[in-house]
Amino acid sequence: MISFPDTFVWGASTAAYQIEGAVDADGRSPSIWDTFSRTPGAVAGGQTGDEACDHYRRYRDDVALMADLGLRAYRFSIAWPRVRPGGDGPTNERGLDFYDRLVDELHRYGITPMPTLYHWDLPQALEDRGGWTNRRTAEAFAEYATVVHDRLGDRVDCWTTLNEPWCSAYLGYGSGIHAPGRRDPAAAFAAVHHLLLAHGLGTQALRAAGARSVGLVVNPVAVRPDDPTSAADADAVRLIDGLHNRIFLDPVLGDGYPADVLAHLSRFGEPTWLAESDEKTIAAPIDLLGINYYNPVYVAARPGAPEGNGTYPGAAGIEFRAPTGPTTAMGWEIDPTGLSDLLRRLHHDYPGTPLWVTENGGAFDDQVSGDHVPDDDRISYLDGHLRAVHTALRGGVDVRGYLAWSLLDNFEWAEGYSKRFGLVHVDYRTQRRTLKDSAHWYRSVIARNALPD
Ligand code: GBH
Repeated sequence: MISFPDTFVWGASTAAYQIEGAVDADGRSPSIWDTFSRTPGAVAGGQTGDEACDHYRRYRDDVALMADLGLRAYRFSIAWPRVRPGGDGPTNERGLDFYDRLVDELHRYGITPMPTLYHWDLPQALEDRGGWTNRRTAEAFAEYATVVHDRLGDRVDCWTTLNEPWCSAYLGYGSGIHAPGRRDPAAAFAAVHHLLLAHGLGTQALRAAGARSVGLVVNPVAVRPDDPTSAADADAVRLIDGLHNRIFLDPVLGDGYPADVLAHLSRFGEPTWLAESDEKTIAAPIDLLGINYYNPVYVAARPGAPEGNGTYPGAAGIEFRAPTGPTTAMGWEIDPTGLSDLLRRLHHDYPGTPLWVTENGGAFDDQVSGDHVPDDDRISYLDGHLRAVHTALRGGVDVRGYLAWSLLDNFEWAEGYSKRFGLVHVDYRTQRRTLKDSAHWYRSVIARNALPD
C-alpha cells in the first residue's frame, strides 16, 4: 500500500462560471465570460455558462455527493459579479447569500471550504474600464475580497486569491482564446502585473480582516528541452520557464521580477505599470501555494517557428513539440513525472511554502451505459499522478493536500461542454449526476488514505 500522511487532505475543485449557471439570478451582473461566450466563434458550439450544471440551484445535492465520496475539502470559486455587480461600488447581499448557504452546507458534512476569489469571471463593468490592464482593477479586487471575508470569514479559514493568473493574462489579453479575447502583448504583460498586484493587495486585505490562511493558485509547468543536448533548446527552456513560471513565482515568493524576464518585456515598451512599492506588495507572505498540474511541455529552438506557440509574446523561434506519448481528450500529454519534477523544483527553489495540488485531472471521452460510466483512462491518470505526489512526499516535499479537477463535468471554457473532466458525469439535458468509476475509485483511495501497490 502506498500510504499518505495522516494529515493529508483529499478533495475536489470546481469554479463558479463552469458549474453554477443561473447567470441572471439574484442580481448577478454579466462577467467577461458571459460576453465572450456570446461572441461568435469564441466557444466550441457557441455554448455558454448560462445553465452549466445548475449548481446554483442544486448545490445541496452536489454537497451531498461530495460527502458520499468522503471529500474532506472542497475548492470552489466565488463569482465577483454576484457579489459586486459593478465590479466596485455597492455589494449585492443576495449574491453573498448563496455562498453563505454553500459554506453552511459544507460544514454540515465536515467538508472544509476552500474558496478562490477569482476564477476568471471578471465583472464586465470592470473590463469596460480596461479590465486587468487597469491598475484600478487590482484595488477593486482587494475591496471585493474584504466584502467576501466580512460575510464568510467566521466559517472560512483558508482562502486563495486568484486561479492561474497565467491564463487570465496570456490567454485573455495575449492570444485571445479566453475572455476578454484581446490580442495585445503589451496588454498581456500589464495584466500579469495587475493580477499579481491584486493578489498582493487581496492578501493584505484578507489578513487585515483576520484570515488565518491565504494563498495563490498557479499553473506552473515543467518545461523540458526537446533535445537535452542542445544549447539552443536550453535557452528556449529558460525563456519559456521565465515567461510561464518565474514571472509569477519570483515576485510572489519574494524576489521581485526576474531580470531576464524584465529584459524580455522591455521590447513591448517601458513597464509603466510597475510602480515603486509594487514588488513589495506582491511579495506579501502566503501560507500556501496551490499548484494546478495537467501536463509538461517540450520546447525546441526552431528559427521561423510561430512566436512562442502564439501564446508567449516575443518568444520567437520556439516550437512546442507535439505530444509523442498518450494524451487526454484535450490533446495534453499524460506524464505524471512532470508533477513530481515540478513539486520537487518548487520545494527547492521556493523553500518554506506549503504546497497543495489544487487541480489535477483529465478529460476523456466517457461512455455512459445506464448507471455505469467506465472511465479506466481517468482512473489511471489520477492513479499515476497520485503516485507522483507520493514520490514528492517521500522526497521531503511539503504537499498538504490533493484536490481533483473536477467534481463534476462542466463548462470547459473555450471547449464548451465537449470536454468532460468530472469524477461525476452530468447529463446536461436532465442535470442528472452519475458517479463515474473514477468517483468510486477515488472514494476508496480517500477511505484508505492510500493507493493499492
Ligand atoms: C485549468 O486550467 C483551469 O483552472 C480550469 O478551470 C480548467 O477547467 C481546467 O484547468 C481544465 O482545462 O500547451 O497544449 O500542452 C488549465 C490550464 C493551460 C493547462 C495550458 C494546460 C498546456 C496545454 N491549462 N496547458 S499545451
